[in-house]
Amino acid sequence: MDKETQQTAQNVDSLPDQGRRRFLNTAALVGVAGAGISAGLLPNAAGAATGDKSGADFGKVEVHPGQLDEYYSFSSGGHSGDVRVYGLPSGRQFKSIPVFNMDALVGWGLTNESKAVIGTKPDGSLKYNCGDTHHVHQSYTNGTYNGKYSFVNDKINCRLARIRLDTFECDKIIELPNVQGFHGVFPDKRDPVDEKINHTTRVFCGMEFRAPLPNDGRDMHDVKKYGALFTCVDAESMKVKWQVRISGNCDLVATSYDGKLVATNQYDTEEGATYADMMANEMDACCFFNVARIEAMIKAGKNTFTIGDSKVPVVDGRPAANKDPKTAITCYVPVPKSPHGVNASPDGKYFVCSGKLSPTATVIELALVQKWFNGEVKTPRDCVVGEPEIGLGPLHTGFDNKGNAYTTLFLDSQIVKWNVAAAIAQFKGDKKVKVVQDRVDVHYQPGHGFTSMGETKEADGKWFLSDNKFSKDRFLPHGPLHCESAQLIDITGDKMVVLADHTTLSEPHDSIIVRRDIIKTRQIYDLNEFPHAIKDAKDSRIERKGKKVTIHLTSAAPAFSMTEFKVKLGDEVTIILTNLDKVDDLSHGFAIEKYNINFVVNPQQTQSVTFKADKPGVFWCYCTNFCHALHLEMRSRMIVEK
Ligand code: K7E
Ligand code: CUA
Repeated sequence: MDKETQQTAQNVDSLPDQGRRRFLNTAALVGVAGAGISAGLLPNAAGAATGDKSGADFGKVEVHPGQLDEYYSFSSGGHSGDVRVYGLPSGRQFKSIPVFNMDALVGWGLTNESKAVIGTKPDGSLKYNCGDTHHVHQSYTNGTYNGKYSFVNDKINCRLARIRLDTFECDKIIELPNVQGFHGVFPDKRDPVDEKINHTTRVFCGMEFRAPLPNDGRDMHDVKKYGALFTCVDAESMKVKWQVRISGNCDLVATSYDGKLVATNQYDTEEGATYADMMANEMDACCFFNVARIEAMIKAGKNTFTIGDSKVPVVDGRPAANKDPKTAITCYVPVPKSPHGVNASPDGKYFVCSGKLSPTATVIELALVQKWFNGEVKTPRDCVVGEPEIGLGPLHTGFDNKGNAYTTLFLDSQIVKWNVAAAIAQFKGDKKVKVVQDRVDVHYQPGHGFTSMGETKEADGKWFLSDNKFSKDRFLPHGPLHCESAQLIDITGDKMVVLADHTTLSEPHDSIIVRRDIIKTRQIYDLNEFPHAIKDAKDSRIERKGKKVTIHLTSAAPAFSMTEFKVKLGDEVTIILTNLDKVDDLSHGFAIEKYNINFVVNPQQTQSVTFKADKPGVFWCYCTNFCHALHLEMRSRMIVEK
């Protein structure tokens, strides 16, 4: 170890307690007193047993061996491009669902089936192999989750993905036209046009980075000419329906419970290109979209246009084109300064925008926005009914079922609990009302925070999960890049209590907490869904058409249906593997030595890979998923003849 390394080396035993505690204030210390490092690891430690004075009941987060969690948490993986699934309250991770990333665990990005979902270049290689997932939401029926789909965005390559929740697999990915920095995403909670349809039919997507429209070499140096688009995608066909050109940018997206309104908060109404420019205005906005009016315009083909090569109809949502509220498709409600996040309250009445650079949260009443669109409210700002000061760096808000909001305070490293009705009373002039109900320290710098079922009308007020951007000293040192932390907070009482530190790999952005009864997964796949499946090992065969060879193969523990197959050097080889096993989780892997092939076939599933036989010799093919006592013997040989 050189001197410099020595100086910065961290060993948990050498960490002076004071050093650790510098990060923590009194409230946090109560939580760790006598508890070693992680409160969540304590065996059934009631507060009294640990000398803990908060009365924290750490037993609440325990899930004993063999017990099941009460909730799923779906969490975006950030720059790893996946979606993660955890159990709560235990914090155990079940799965990383590969979406925009390659993943050899299942062969995502390697199999022909997954490549078709991700999208390929003409040469068959992936069009993109990385992504940045930020916001993950689920499809709704009647204002609550229906367990059908999850939707997640890719900020880097501006794609929207859908995950089917019967198999926990991504089944569609589309790229949004003329978009950069695709950030906010939210499905509608019922159809905005047809009131009889009470489930998700559309997904709304925000564009954060203004860019030349189209981005074909024009307007590159004139930032003022850049523009932003708000995009609507059909949730079933996953085709882009329409776009709205707006002023400013889009950050997060939220949808109303009646389906009629969608909003995006804007931190760059200045339309700047540097952060100093973007921070100039004291007020930015939350931009509302009147979905029914937009769709009527699109249907009538009135005032629609297209951008560049895209065929998607676009309408103009900029203020100059929307001066008359009675025909306007957008309403820009001013909110202070660079707001981050917009969240819908589960009673369906309010959207809350957090100030980020203002210590406030802005409460916007949706009924008033509707009235503005009818010409019954004077100015958009009159739709604001509350604006309490809640702390420094407010970012995202979750809600319980008792009218309280819980906002993450990035700069204060706190969660603040505040009462929405009290905030509204205060805004009307009540000086005595107590808006802020409680504060609790989190560790450290929370980004998203969300409550159990909090983005549905079945918000149950049990848990708040704080996705913290820094874990600093909370876990054993593991190199300069630390894991992050998700802290589970009990919100059933008047006081919030931090009950567990869960680790998360960098960088979860947003999550949702879903009651377990909503998710109904399949146990096995259905062979009939795979056109290339063979249903009997006897049908295994090698087919040749010129230089193209197709190997039809099956697996059934502990053997593949062919112990060897021969191809010729230079062949284009396609291996189609059907797993005939019928027991759930009896999956087999298929890896080929030196050929960079590895994928998994689940019970009654068919997957395929295509590659060039460019090396002569014998290459063992083996099962990579430990499936049987004879798993090691589960092999075949690819013989590549010269
Ligand atoms: Cu949802 Cu980071 Cu993309 Cu806020 S964003 S933290
Ligand atoms: Cu099949 Cu291991």
